[in-house]
Amino acid sequence: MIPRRKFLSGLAAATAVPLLGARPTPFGAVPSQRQLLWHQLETTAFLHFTINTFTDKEWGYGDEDPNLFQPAHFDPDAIIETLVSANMHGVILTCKHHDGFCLWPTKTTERSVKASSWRGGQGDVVRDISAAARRRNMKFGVYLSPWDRNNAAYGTPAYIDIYRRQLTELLTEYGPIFEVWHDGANGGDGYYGGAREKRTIDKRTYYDWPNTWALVRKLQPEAVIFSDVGPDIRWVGNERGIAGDPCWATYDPVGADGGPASPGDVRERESPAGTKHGTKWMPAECDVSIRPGWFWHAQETPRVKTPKQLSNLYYQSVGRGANFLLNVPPNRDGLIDAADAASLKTYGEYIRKTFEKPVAQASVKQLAKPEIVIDLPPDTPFNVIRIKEDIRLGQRIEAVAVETMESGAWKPVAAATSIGPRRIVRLEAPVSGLRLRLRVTQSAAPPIVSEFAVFREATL
Ligand code: FUL
Repeated sequence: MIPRRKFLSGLAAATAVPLLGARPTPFGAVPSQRQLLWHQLETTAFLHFTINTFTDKEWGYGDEDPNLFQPAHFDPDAIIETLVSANMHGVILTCKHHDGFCLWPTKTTERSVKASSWRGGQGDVVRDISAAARRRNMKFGVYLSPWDRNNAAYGTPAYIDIYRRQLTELLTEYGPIFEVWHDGANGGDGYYGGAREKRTIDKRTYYDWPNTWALVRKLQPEAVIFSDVGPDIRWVGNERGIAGDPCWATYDPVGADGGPASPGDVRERESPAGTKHGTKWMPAECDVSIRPGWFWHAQETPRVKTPKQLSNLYYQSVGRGANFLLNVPPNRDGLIDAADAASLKTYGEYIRKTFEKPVAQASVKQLAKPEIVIDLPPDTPFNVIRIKEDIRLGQRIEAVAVETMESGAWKPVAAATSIGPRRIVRLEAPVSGLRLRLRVTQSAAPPIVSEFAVFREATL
């Protein structure tokens, strides 16, 4: 029988893990500084808001009257407060969706907030949301649709210049930007300055992405760039908010036909899992809407995702090492609907309560070894396990097993493959024991665990 060790009452058990000496060399692809900061955000918000909000459409054709944009009670601080309640640490606004309406007074087109009588044509949603976010220490990012169904020049080289000028305005006039989001939905029918026709572009060459991304790097070197194929952050390959299991932070995307990949042209069935030991650090972002559609529609209010559904998505995205990008679309008043806000608040409280204090944790200072044993406090069952690798040295671990010991024998509790920035495993039922053990059963280089902790899930 193994004796129980003494615990300080009220404190989680923390067992120091021995250091292994010299710092090991990195293995494979490693994250850049901007990617490391992005990993820390875990959950961010998407705001889909434009003329579609007022026309009940998901994709505006590009011929809608800009004066339809009338969010009479628009309150950016109230929107941001709701996002804060759900533990979101960044917000990405659809500054321009496919219909071409710009939420800021751009110099590149007449089709913007300037052309609406809202606030006498002086409104600027980008300014207001970015400022409100900054006031609450939340990072701000931009979505600028490459496809523009309004612009007469779409399909010609002149439009690429317009797109870059729009990006330049967004990246120079609204403070620090943490993420630039490039959508892969490209080309098709539209208004195009009155032509009303179908315009097809070559996804691989038309946008000349390398030069646009160089512009982003020049103007906002700290910003991560998102697309189906990175270069910094990859689309997870579905719009359900669910990462693969495994979900590797490395990825070598290939095009749908097996050739080079580009935004809108990727073998998306490979995106959820990524590439084990791939050559590029390109973690997955899981985008999904709290409602069936990306934009607000009155009839969808009864179908707002419940706190339970949101928490399941958290485990399926953040819990697999990806980030969770949850869309919360403002309504026609320019506010987050009460139903969405209530669900977000309850979900946020659940996450905070679950993770605020571990039942037990290993205090890993620098290096771990393939096995970590920690003592468990008596009679304190847990049902959530969180493991992190020190990703600054690459994604090294390939498989782990977690076991508990009650009376002399180790009993399996959970197993997982990819770890990377984090892996959270929720057990079917709470377990307890005297000791808890993490064994790295397979790794490509000596494993470096930066966290091993267990929690008791809050009630929901
Ligand atoms: C898609 C778009 O077509 C949707 O409208 C939405 O913006 C989603 C996030 O990306 O490709």
